[in-house]
Amino acid sequence: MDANHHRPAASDGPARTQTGPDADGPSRPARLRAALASAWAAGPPRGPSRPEFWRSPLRGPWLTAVFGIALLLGVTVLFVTGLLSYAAYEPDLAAVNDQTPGKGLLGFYLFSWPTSPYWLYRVTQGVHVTLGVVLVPVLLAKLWSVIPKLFAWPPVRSPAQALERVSLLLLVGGAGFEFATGILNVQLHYVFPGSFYTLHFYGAWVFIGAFAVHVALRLRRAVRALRAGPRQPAPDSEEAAGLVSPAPAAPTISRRGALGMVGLGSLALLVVTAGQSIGGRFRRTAVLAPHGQEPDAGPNGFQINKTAASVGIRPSDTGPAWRLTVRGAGRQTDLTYARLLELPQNEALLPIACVEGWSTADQHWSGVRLTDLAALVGLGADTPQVLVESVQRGGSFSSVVLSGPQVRDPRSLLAVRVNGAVLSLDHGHPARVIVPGAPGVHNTKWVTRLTFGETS
Ligand SMILES: Nc1nc2c(c(=O)[nH]1)N[C@H]1C(S)=C(S)[C@@H](COP(=O)(O)O)O[C@H]1N2
Ligand SMILES: [Mo]
Repeated sequence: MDANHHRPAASDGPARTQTGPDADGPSRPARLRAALASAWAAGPPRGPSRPEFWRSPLRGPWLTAVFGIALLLGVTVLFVTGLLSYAAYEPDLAAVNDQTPGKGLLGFYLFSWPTSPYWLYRVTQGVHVTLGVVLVPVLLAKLWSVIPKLFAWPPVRSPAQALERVSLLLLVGGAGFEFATGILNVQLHYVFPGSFYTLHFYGAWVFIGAFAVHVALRLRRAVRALRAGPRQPAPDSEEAAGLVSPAPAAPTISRRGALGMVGLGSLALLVVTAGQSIGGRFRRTAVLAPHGQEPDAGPNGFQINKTAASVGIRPSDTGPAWRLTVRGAGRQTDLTYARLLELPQNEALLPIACVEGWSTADQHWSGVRLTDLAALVGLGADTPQVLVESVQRGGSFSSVVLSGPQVRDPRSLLAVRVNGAVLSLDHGHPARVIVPGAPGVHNTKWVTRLTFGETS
């Protein structure tokens, strides 16, 4: 642009000496406008900015609208289940639960996560992760269907349109970021510069903001295009919205065929993903899920999140020297493993459901009720929340605070056995928490201290 600006145009008349900026002749803005006008009048440069560059006969408002409406529904469910997952972590309960202490107003909707139904998180997070994976082909197809608009000429027509293009940058960037971080986390591939939770949470708000703007600007057009049906409008018509090629190549597939292929892609992903949230023998159908951490059959033969070795649990931490310290109401008591086993043992049939999308089928846990442990230090009917600490040194999931309602649920146990056998070291021997309805991360393993009434 600068080069244009300084190049004397033919109409400038005899060359003149410039004594200073805009010493004479038209003002700088006027010349800039003239230069831009002549550049735009010359039309788009060769390449993707020319409408005839895009030859697919499939692109058009109907196909884009179908993908767009599918994404509108899907992303809405992803957003809601994502917010639910965030609430399930109970970040407001205690600093140790909070992965995003700077959230401010973005935590406005938080509520106390219930313990019933006991499979609640298994469903909300299974839907979140499975749907996210299943929507990938739809997202890619939608981006493909509108790609000519990325190169639209002129790039900017008005300040309002410039603003809209910036919002599209946030929309496409935000979608890419949320899908990428989500899928990397599901694959247990932690390559993030920082915590997954922080990135995925703030990214979601940026994405959903841009998404809302986009829906507000485009929903009516999309509905109109759906109503009009798959017949292509004229390329330069208003309804074509710049999506229809003026020089289409011969079709190799119909628009419905293309839709079908995207649908089949999503269906295939569903089939190879959903099994990890259903758990049990369906886990084998989840061929895309990471399978590195499943012990063989047997009572302890279900998925492990972190092995004892991977988080540095030493034999001495869980051996004969292990104690369970229970504190609260100004009292404290220390239990050996043998003493813990002498307390009344209760049972609960509960799954483990991880934020990463995998769940186990219901497992048969047995151990001591959290309320019975609170009673050891004299806490009665209205047992307060509890800070659970493990022998694990460091790591953001080595301790957690469980809410009063979670503690008071009779199914909430400090488990010592599963499916009839002593807990394996990798599942949290000597003792671990198991709470109905909660994310797996709240089921702390290798527990050594319970402090009732404490927040951090
Ligand atoms: N001390 C400790 N407890 C922990 C974890 C951990 O890393 N350290 N991981 C949690 C997470 S994220 C999950 S999903 C469950 C998994 O339990 P499992 O490995 O027995 O299946 O344990 C939870 N308890
Ligand atoms: Mo987890």
